[in-house]
Amino acid sequence: MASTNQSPFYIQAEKKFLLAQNNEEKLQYLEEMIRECPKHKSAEKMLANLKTRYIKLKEKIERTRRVSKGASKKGIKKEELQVAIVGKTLSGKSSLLSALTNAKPKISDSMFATTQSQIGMMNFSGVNIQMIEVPAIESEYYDKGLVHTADLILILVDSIEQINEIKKKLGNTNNKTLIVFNKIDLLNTNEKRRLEATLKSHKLNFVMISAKTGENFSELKEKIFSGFGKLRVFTKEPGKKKSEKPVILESNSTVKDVAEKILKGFSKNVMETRIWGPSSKFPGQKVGLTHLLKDLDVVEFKTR
Ligand SMILES: Nc1nc2c(ncn2[C@@H]2O[C@H](COP(=O)(O)OP(=O)(O)OP(=O)(O)O)[C@@H](O)[C@H]2O)c(=O)[nH]1
Ligand SMILES: [Mg+2]
Repeated sequence: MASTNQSPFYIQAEKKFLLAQNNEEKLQYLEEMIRECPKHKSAEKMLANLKTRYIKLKEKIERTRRVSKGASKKGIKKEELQVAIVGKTLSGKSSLLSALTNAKPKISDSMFATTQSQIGMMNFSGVNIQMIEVPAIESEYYDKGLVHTADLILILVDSIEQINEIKKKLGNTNNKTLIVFNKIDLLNTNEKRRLEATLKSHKLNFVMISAKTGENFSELKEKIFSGFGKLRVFTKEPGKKKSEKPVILESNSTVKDVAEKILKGFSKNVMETRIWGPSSKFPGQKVGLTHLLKDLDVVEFKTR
């Protein structure tokens, strides 16, 4: 570019371009450079080059804009097991997310503190469960799309009335749900007993917790996992210990499904399968590929 005689204005613009902090600024100075670029014949190539750079940069900026806009909506990478925490403001969504996962959302006693979905990871017996706090259901930031793709919706409430209110707002969904009644540290033994009786009488799948004290968290985690309706199956090779992390499978899975998943399509290489755990008649029972599995089974494959 130096070969063409440039005006001081052009040189100035180019300097600013080179010092620009971000793409938006670069674009602005590139535009200035185009304006200041000499329009005579010998500079034609250079002008064309500047214009190409301008268009490319503009496209790049628009691309990243689209991506980051999407990220706040549905750009959250969905893990195998995903839970959405849904509830009214101040029900304790951030408190729960923060107590169960590595996330550090803002916990506050002023309303609508969470305006963007917050993500955390919870490990439960070797299974990673992605948990998402969705902004309060009655707020403009509530993200319906995110909720409807979750494997399980935690309906977090601190009063009985909120249950139907939230269910109504959720509308008809195919999602599995679990009612989580929070703040039971504020109730005495009698009040807890009455609350439990009421929830039972409505035949709800529920758990009563305190996000503050951690009361009943182990029951909560169990219910979250069973809420997915999935199986954890450990695998092993003959003479070795079982895998540390289980394979996650749909509830009606067979030995063949595990084999396909871990052998990546090479289940035909399985010569013999033995099974330990809930679905076996006795430890080490030999089974065929159509054998139906149960949660926490251990499957051993002898392959060729
Ligand atoms: N006593 C008690 N207070 C709780 C419990 N969980 C949350 N809180 C309190 O309730 C208030 C709201 O908690 P958050 O976790 O910020 O509620 P949120 O649902 O995330 O609220 P928004 O994001 O603003 O919609 C805070 O003052 C918390 O300390 C609980 O189990 N027991
Ligand atoms: Mg919050």
